[in-house]
Amino acid sequence: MTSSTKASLDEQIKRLMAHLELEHPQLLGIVQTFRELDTVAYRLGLLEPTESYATQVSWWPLVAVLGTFSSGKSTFINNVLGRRLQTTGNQAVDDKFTVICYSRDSTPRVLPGLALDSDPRFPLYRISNEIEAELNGESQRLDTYLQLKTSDSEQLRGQIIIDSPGFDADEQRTATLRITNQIIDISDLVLVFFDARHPEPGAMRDTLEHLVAGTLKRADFNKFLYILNQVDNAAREDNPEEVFAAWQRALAQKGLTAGRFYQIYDPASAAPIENEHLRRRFETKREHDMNEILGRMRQLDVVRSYRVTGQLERTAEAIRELIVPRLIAARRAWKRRVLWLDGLVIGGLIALAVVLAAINGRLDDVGAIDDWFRANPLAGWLGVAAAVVVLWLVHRFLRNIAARSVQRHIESDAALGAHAPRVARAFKRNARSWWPFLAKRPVGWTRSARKRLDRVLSSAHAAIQELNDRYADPSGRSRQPEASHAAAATTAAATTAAAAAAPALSEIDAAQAPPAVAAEALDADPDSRLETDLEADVDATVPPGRDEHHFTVSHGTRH
Ligand SMILES: Nc1nc2c(ncn2[C@@H]2O[C@H](COP(=O)(O)OP(=O)(O)OP(=O)(O)O)[C@@H](O)[C@H]2O)c(=O)[nH]1
Ligand SMILES: [Mg+2]
Repeated sequence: MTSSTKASLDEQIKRLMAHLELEHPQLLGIVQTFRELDTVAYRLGLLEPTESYATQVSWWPLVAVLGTFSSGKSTFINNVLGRRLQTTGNQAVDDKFTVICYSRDSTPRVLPGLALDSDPRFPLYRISNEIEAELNGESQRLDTYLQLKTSDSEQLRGQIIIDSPGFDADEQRTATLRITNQIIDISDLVLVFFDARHPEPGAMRDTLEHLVAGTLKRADFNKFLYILNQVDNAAREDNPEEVFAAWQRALAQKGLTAGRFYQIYDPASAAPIENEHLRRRFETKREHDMNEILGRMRQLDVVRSYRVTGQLERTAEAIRELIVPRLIAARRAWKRRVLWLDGLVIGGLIALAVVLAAINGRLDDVGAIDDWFRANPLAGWLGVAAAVVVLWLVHRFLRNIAARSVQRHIESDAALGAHAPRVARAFKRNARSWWPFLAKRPVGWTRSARKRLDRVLSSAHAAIQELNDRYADPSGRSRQPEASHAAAATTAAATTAAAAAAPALSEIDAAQAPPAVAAEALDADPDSRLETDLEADVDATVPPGRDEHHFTVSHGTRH
């Protein structure tokens, strides 16, 4: 992700910090530490001066709301925000993705997709590059696919919500599918909406294929919540439970038998439910499931802090533990190759000269060179200088050949993962620069760079410690955070170290925490009417065709 100039990078960082100051000032220090890390990376040649690790982080927790046409995605978002921000209606309303983010300004603003594409504060930053790679020229029409809206809803502070067009893969052009995939990849939570008016597979074929079957094997599968919306319509059915059961069967046919299933509706849009008992059941269930969904959304702020800090720590560790050792090894391999090539080529040239002299019977004339040298010292020394220059040029040429082969090795080194192109670039700088050929250390790996990296790592550790103290509080000394936050962070903290190997896991574990906490909190409360629901819910996986679900049973999350 190269910004065009150093000045524009500085401008982006400034805007990032200004927005963070408003939204989550605790993370400002992390931006500065990222910039320290950048300095180390510039010296090593891992980053260009126009790049920054800070702009490669997704700074905002992202909630994606995807699903079938008219399933109530926009209505749900309006409810969450407490604002009529998104247009809703029974025809297909949204034809583009809307990225909704917080602004203090009480007048909501709509900005074109290009605003999103050029601003690192937003999650779809530089998406046009991705789309361009996929479709020639399509990125010119980015505004057809994306827009940005701002809202002053407090619920938005600390997160970004993306509303999407109804999902229908057949209808969707490649770019829309591509954006959907990218949104899924970068989201911290994905709400997949279905319409209880059409819970059968035919009506939601593409959604099932892409947003259900396509998600099962993902490492971050736990970030998907499956929501059957508009269930108030089921109240009119003779057998309301059958609506939910039909939906679950459709999901199960795609392989989704365990997961997080919710059933909700928008009371304002719902037709009144006459039967008192039925109404209460619907309301209780809705309230419970809404609370779980909203609880998951609230958790993201904590998860985000761990994710960003974890990424800083992982990048710094990767430089120290992986990249620098790899550069040292690459230099060693390169030097070995060059010396071999030097020996072979220069030795070969000398041998060739000797053989030619022998063939021409001039081998005995070698002694005469000495006499000639004494007689013509100036020409002699010029000849020596010319020979040295030629040998040096041959050596440079061989250095370049050896460097290219080492560079190719680095580029295909799976152990380096996503770092490979940068390491290859840093190595290139080693091979090109005037840094002593025989030196062991890579270019830029100076004592001050090492010290700086140590500082970055200790700042990252301290930041994680601070998060633990704030949210996890293992010693139980401070009691400020809410129970759910605390528990989420405990799990997140415990998994942050492990996240170095599998980053998605920390999110999964952290994300798993809230429902468990909610359940424990409820278990502890003898008056809780939901207690039995949750107990019944422990393993609510549905084999296809089995109708053992009751409308009052939560299909939540304790696995
Ligand atoms: N009965 C009932 N109607 C609802 C509910 N939620 C939304 N609606 C109505 O369903 C229609 C579609 O809602 P939207 O929020 O526009 O749906 P959407 O998923 O954003 O639709 P697209 O953007 O077109 O894909 C609107 O007329 C809403 O008023 C609900 O829970 N119950
Ligand atoms: Mg909509």
